[in-house]
Amino acid sequence: MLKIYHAKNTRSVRIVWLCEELGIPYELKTLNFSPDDLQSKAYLAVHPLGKVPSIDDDGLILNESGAIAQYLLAKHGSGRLEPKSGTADYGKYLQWFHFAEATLMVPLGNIAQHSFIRPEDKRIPQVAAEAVESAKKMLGILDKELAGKDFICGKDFTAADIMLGYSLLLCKMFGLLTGEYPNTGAYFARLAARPAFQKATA
Ligand SMILES: N[C@@H](CCC(=O)N[C@@H](CS)C(=O)NCC(=O)O)C(=O)O
Repeated sequence: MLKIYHAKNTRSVRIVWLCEELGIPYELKTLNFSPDDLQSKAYLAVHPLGKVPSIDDDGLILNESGAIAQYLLAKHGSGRLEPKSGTADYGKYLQWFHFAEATLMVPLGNIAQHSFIRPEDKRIPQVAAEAVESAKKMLGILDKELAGKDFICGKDFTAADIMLGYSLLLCKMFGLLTGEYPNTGAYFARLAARPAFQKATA
């Protein structure tokens, strides 16, 4: 059975959420988000950088949340949670799917590193402050895109919403999801109400 290496409130939420939405059976391997677990010899054999998520699908080990999601959609999705491949809608879907990790997670990572992950003497307040500005700019763009829409691709929930939903969970935890972004706030509430999201974040 598919094994998902997971730690609470990390990017592995995306994979658990996707499996729940698609009804893919999985076994959860829950790790503590600490070097004791992530940098253990056993886990470094699964993910050489000691990060989550990883999956082990009958011996196929994959890291990178977006790649894992695309693999699982291709294997189990049967067209669910994605627009038809090759269409303009699919292009937009891919853009937002990857924006979530490749763009929005960059400032969020810097905020986390320079606000609470690094030891205090290694934090650079200027980096954290610039990252907040950068994340706000991105949220402004997302908010415009979401005007009049239920989900990022329109009326249908897709895997791009799962990728974005995790990034927005961090925005919420970091206090960035303010009233300045009403469409994004309502969108995140819609995502967070889904039973699959609740299971993945429990
Ligand atoms: N681009 C990777 C990033 C993976 C990543 O950085 N995961 C974080 C948790 S959200 C992690 O495990 N950090 C532990 C560390 O860097 O030591 C992905 O999307 O899977």
